[in-house]
Amino acid sequence: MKTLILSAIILLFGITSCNTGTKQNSTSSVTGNGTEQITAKAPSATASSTEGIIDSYIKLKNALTQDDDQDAAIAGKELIASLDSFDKSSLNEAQAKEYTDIYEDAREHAAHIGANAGNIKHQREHFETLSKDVYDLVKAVGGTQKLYYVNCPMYNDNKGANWLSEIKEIQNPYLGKQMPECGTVKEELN
Ligand SMILES: [Cu+2]
Repeated sequence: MKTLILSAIILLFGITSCNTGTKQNSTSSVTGNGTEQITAKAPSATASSTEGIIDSYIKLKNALTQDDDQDAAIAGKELIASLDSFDKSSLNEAQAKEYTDIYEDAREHAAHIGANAGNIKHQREHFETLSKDVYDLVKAVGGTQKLYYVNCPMYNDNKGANWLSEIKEIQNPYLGKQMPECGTVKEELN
């Protein structure tokens, strides 16, 4: 019986493979060359626009286009700070409700991306749903710059995936340098 319980526990830990754990709250990380770097710099004040969130998201997207898991992790942590510092007080009731719905989910995905330097495949899995969250946020609350909603039909065994881009030119964050130009603009957001 004891061994049964023990193996059940081991199995449970095995299933919890998404690694965020204690690492997600760390504000610094050691980079490849051994230098200490401040990664999650919290914006100094609360923000009433989505600009900070979009900036962090774009930084993350651009890191993934370059297959750069380290910069993606840094941007993921920065996105958490941007989400946390967003000030909901200027939103109307419907927007505030939408923001609350998006916030928890987006924060979770950003945390997994931040904690998974070294596993860009997993970062991209989280980036897919995160992109939907940021899209919904821009739709509900509004953005501060022109954005393009782009579809890659090939990602995830041709299931496809979307992302937001600040440029019209296609630079694919899912396939990276392997296939940078795969994708079509589906929608322009102002
Ligand atoms: Cu994960």
